[in-house]
Amino acid sequence: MGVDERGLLRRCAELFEREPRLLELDAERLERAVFVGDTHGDLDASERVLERFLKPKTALVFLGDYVDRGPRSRENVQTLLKAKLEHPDRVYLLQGNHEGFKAMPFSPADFWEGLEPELRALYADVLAKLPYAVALPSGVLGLHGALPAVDSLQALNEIEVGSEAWRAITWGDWQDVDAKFLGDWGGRLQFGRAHFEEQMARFGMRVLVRSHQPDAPPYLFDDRCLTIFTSHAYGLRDRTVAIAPLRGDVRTARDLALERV
Ligand SMILES: [Mn+2]
Repeated sequence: MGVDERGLLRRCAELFEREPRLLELDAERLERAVFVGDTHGDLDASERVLERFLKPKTALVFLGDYVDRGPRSRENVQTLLKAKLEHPDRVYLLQGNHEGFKAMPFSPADFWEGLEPELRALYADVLAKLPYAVALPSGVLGLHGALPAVDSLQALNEIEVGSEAWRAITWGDWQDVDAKFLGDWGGRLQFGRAHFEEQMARFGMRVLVRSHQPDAPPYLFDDRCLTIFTSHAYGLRDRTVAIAPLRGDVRTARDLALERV
């Protein structure tokens, strides 16, 4: 690709060290946030999103899972890291389970398994530094999977990579049941409505936008939990982004605009 890959990773590592795990976006500076679901090696999806939505007053929030599954993982993650370096105050890259390979390796993992060991370790170190969540003043929270059982939104800043709370964020699924917790299904923690409502109340948030679970119903829990997916890696499903305002109150995820890319 003609890029200094190691240099790119080192500069990104320094940048991510300065970002908190919870990014609280400022309505004085930004008007809207565009949430992007898993891109999973779909470079075309990321390029379209950057071309269409990288604009003044707009935050681009990528919800994790940049690598594996799709054919162009390495170019996809490099493109996103370069965009982050060029526009650090408008591009936000959150951590998905596929970026948490260092703490919780999994298989198949074509991107990770295809790297030589030294470069694999470097990518693993850098991507484990990615933040976990974005919160908007309008009451919208974005993260990869499910909600951690911590006491407050600010407590997300203290969550350690590899911990149970980290696993909820990066590996957590939602099921449309009234229960709180259904167990660990092959490494994926399963949560229900009671956990969703309890944690959203603790966090003072109305709407969750997340990705990770392509077969989940798009709207769950009285339309307060929206699942989007922005990759052709699993076939020709729509690639969707969700657009949220930073000002005003967002009541449900139906208040967010969906667009195809
Ligand atoms: Mn995922």
